Amino acid sequence: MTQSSTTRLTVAQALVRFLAAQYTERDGERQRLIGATWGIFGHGNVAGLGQALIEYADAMPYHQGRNEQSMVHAAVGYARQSNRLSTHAVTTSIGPGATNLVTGAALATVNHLPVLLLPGDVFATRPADPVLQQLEVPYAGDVSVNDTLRPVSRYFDRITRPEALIPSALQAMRVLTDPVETGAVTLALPQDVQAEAYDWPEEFFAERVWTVRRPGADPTELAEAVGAVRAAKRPLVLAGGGVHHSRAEEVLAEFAEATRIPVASTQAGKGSLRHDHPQDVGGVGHTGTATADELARTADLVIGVGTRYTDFTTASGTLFENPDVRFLNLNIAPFDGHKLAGLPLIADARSGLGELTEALVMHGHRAADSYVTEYTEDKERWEQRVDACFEADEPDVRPTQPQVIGALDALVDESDIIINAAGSLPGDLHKLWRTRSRDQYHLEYGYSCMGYEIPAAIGVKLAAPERNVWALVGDGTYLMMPTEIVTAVQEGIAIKMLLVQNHGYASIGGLSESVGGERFGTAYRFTSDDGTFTGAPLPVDLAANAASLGMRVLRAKTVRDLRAALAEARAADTATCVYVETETSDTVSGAPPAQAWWDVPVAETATRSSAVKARELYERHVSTRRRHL
Ligand SMILES: Cc1ncc(C[n+]2csc(CCOP(=O)(O)OP(=O)(O)O)c2C)c(N)n1
Ligand SMILES: [Mg+2]
Repeated sequence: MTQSSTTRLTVAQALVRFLAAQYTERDGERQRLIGATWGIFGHGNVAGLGQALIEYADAMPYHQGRNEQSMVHAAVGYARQSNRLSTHAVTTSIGPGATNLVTGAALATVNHLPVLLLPGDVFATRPADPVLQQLEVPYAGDVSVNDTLRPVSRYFDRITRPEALIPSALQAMRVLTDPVETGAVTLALPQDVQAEAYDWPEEFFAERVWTVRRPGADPTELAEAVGAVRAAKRPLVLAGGGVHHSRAEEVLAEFAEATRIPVASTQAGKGSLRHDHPQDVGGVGHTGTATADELARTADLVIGVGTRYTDFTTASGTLFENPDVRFLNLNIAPFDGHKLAGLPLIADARSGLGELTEALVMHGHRAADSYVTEYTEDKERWEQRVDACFEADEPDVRPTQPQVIGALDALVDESDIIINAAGSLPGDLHKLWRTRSRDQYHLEYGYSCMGYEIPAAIGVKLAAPERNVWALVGDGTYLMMPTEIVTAVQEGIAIKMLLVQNHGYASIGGLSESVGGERFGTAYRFTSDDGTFTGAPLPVDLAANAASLGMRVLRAKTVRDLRAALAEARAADTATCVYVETETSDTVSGAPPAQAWWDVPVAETATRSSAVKARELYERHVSTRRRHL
C-alpha cells in the first residue's frame, strides 16, 4: 500500500481515532471492537487521552467510572455479554490509578475475556524525575509501577516513541481478537508521549476488520476422538466457558440429542444447555449436582469442551474415580487441550463439536438405554431437591438464601441475566439455578472477585440494554465495591441489585469451620468478651447506603415482601435495589451440601481440637487424590 498522506495528531488522538475504526467479524456478523472508553483522569492522562476523548467524542463514547478496578469489571461484563467480539478500553492516570487496574486485569485474563487497558505512565523524556506519584526503582530506570500489569496481561507494551504506537496498536488488536490469546491487553502511555504530535499515515485510521477465527479439528485428532467416544460406556460432557465464547450451545444440543451423552457444566459453562434439556445434568464438581457428580465419579470418558479444569471442577483431583477414566479435551487452546493427560482435540468448540457429531451420527453412535434411564431418573430426583429448597411454607418469615434464589427463579424469564462472582451465592446458584437461556447465568468464577457484580452488571446492561440485568450481591461484596452505583444512576443504566445481608462472610465462615478455623474473622459483628467477633450484628444499614448513592431501594423482611419487591424492581426503569436479610440460624436448612471435596490445606499441627479433627478428615480426602496420566 502506498502511503498517500499524513495527519498530524497527538499520540492520544491517534490512538482514539485508531480504536474507533477497529471491527471484529465472525459468522458474517460485524461489530465495533472497542465500543466505548472508560476513564478516570489525573495528571497522567487528563491532557493526553482526556483531551483526545473530547476531540473525538462523536467517534468514541465515554463512561465515567469511580474506581479503576471496577471500570475493568464493567468492561469485562460488556465483553462477555458481547461474546468477546466487542469490549471497552479503560484509561487511567499514573501511579495509584494505574495499579488499581491490576485486579481487574487478572480477572479478565483468567476468564479469557478481552479488555484494553491504557494506564498513563511516567515521562519518557524524564524532565520531571520523579513526577508526582512516581515510584522510583534505584536499580532500574525503565521500571514503573505499570510493570505490575505485565504478569496479568496477555500483551504489554510501553509506548515511549509516537511511531511505536503503530505496530503496538496492531499487536494489541491481534491479541484482543485471538480466541486463544485474549485477556487483558495493556498499552502503557507515558504522559509526555500522549500529548506529543506526529505525522500519522492516513492508512493507520482506515477501518480494519479482525476476523475471529473458528479453526476446525486436525483429521488425526478427530479420528482418535471419535474412536474414544465410540468405545466409551459411560461418557460425560463437561461444558466450560468456551461453549459460550464460541456460541456452540446449539451444536452442543445437537451433539447431546444425537448421542444421548449427558452434559454437566462448570460455572462458566452453565446454560450451555437449558436446564430442562433432557441431557442437561447441571453443575459439576465441588458445587455440582448429585446427578452430575455421580456421573463424573463413574465416567469412563470425560469430554471436556472449552474448560480449564479448575480444582472446583475436578474436586481437586478426587472427582473422577473410575480407574479407567480418560479425558478428551476439545479446546481451542493447546494449553488446556492437553490437561489431565487427555486426548487433545484442538479446535473451536462449535467447529469441533459439529465435526464430532457428524462422525458419530455416521456411525449411529448412541449411549445405552440403561445409561439414559439412570441419569434421567437421577435428574428428576435432583429437581425435587431443588423444589424443596425453593419452597417457603411460611411466607411471613425471613427467607433462607435458597428461598431468595427461588423467589427470583419464580419471577424471571429467559431474557433476565443474573450476575454473581463471590461468596456463598456462587455455590448455591451452581447447584440450584434453572438456567433458561444461553447467556442468563453470568458467574465470574475464574477469579471469583468480590466487587465484580455491580460494575459488571453495568457493562452487561450496556451490551444488552433491553434485558433485565440482576447483580446478586452479598453484604461483604457490597462493602468492597458499591461505588459504580453512582455511574448507573448518572447514566440512567437501570441495573437491578439483589443485596443479601447475612452479617459477614457466610461462605468463608462455613469453610473456616470445616478446616479448623472456627469462623475466625469472618463475621461482621462486635467483639465478644472472649475477643472474637461473635457479638451482636453491627448497626450498619446497607440499604440506606445504596439509597444514599442514588439507587431506589426496596426493603424486604419476609418471603412475601421479597416476592413483591423483586417484581416491583423487575418492572422498574431506574436502578433499583432489593435488600433482604436472610435466615442463617443452624435450625434452618440451606442448599444441599457440597457433593465433592475441595482442597483447602488444614494445619498439620495445632493445639485446638477443631483443627486436629479437621486435619484427620483432610488426610482422608487427600489420600483419594489422583494424578491423571
Ligand atoms: C476481592 C476478594 N477478596 C477476598 C475474597 C475471598 N472471599 C471469598 S467469598 C468472601 C466473603 C463474601 O462475603 P459476602 O459477599 O457477604 O457473601 P457470603 O459469603 O456472606 O454469602 C471472601 C472474603 C474474594 N473472593 N475476593
Ligand atoms: Mg455475607
